[in-house]
Amino acid sequence: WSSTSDPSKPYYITTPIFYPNAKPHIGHLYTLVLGDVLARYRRLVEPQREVKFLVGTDEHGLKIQQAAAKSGKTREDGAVDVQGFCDELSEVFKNLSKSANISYTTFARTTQDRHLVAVEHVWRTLNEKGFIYKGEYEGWYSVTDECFYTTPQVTETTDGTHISKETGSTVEWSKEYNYMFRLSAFRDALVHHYSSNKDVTTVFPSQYNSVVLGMLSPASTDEPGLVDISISRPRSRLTWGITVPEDPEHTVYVWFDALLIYLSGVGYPWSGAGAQAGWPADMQIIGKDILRFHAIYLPAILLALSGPKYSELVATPPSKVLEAASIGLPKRLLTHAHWTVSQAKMSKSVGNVVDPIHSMETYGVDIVRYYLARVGGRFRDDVDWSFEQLENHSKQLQSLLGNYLLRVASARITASAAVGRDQLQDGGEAFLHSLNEELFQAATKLPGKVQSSMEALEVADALVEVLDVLKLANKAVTDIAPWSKACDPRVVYETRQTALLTLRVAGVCLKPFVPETSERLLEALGLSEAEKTWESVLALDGSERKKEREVKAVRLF
Ligand code: ME8
Repeated sequence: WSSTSDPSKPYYITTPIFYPNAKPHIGHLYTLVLGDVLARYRRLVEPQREVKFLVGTDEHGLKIQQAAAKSGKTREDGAVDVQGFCDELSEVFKNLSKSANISYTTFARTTQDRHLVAVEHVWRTLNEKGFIYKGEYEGWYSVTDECFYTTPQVTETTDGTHISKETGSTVEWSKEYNYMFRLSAFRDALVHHYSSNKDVTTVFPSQYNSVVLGMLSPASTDEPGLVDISISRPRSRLTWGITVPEDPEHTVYVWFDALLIYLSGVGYPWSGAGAQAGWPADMQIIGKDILRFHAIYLPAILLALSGPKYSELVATPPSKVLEAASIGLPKRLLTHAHWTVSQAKMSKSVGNVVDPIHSMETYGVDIVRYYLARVGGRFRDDVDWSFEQLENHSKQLQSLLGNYLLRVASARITASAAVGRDQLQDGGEAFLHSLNEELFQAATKLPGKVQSSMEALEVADALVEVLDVLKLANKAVTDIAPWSKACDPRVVYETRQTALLTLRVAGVCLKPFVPETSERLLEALGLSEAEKTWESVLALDGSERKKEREVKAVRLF
């Protein structure tokens, strides 16, 4: 999915655009960090290729309208200042991204003009092609989730309120005249898309690919199957949003509007081919809570936008519907589980949140990034946030990396190594100590392993591989004890050299995860820019030790 794709097309990564209805929590930072790890990794392994990375805020809809009203923020004329409310909170999300070193290239907001242009264009096109119709819609609406649920998806609580079975959020019955999108028309094409034989599943981890296929399957008692969706709300119910083109009595449904940010964020409607702008997205990262919208609604909208018109769709085989679409579907959807607090999902609406800014100020940006990627890098199961666990991971990294550098680069070892080096008449090809040889092999193979894990999106595995090599390195230096008087200076030399090589490799491998720490480490090692590249560490695999002997003086911080 990566190496075979066209290197002249920008590699395009997106995170969800978050609702600025309250301050961000650690769950939002987590998704941003995952996006950033993948963006930095891509720049590292494909330095010639442009990487686009979109983040932003989703500012329309009832949820925002209500939050703004509740905040009491008003304009001079006394009306609720929804835009001002969004401006302030959007800025908070932007500052979070900056504080966490998120290397986004676009911070997109749904209240920007260029987005409005894109949404109107898509609406009109879909309307012209017969995918939009007006109908009476009845259903349970959840403001928290900003979506309708059907009766089987809802349950009544003991106090008589109705809640969504899936998310537990309160729903209200509503019956209104809305514009509908012919989502059901795309069922077979989407089933084909998610079940056709590919080396990798479109939705990763594959368990979520199965969830999507389940959503697309015919009606069961709990799931209605794929039905057409309402894509507008009457203006009387929702004013804060994009007006439906040619019908001022209706406001575009917030999800229909929001999903199009991925296109408008890279300049849609394009004058030429979307590929130049970066479309299709190569990697979209989302939480499992918004899988349906990304795996079903967005692809269906794209197929409607650029494939056969509705009257021709019925007669077109599913594979042809996909082939005919000139705007390609996103290539991969990385779906992650949730962070919980005492096993309950962290959520702005519930209020049980961990403050990301405070966490980073207390423990350091890189430690928080590291913890999120290390513990949350398997995506499959929910993980519980724990400051104690964070501290343990922080101590481990500090010990394996920081203390290790201090141990192998001490003045005593450096002096002894210089003596050893002079004694090595033969060039020192053969290792004197087997642990150094073992470490050399492990360190030089590390970039290849990390690359395999990262290409497979096994982010936590990639980190564990780096840690395993660092553990071996620490064990080697403890066992060899190059600081002891009894240690042969030639072994001291060899130990120091191998240790510094290991740190160089680990430093480069850790760049996507802990950018500042890696940079400081690589700087301390006095490496040239060329020696810090992925290409240069990848090429170490299979190299002879002799070629790697020279390590410059270490500048300790
Ligand atoms: O859904 N653990 O915005 P949102 C992990 N605006 N990740 C979490 C999380 C948790 N406890 N809580 C939130 C929206 N997230 C829409 C998106 S996209 C076109 C529109 C992360 O502010 C996770 O990525 O509710 C989740 O999908 C997203 O925040 C939801 O953010």
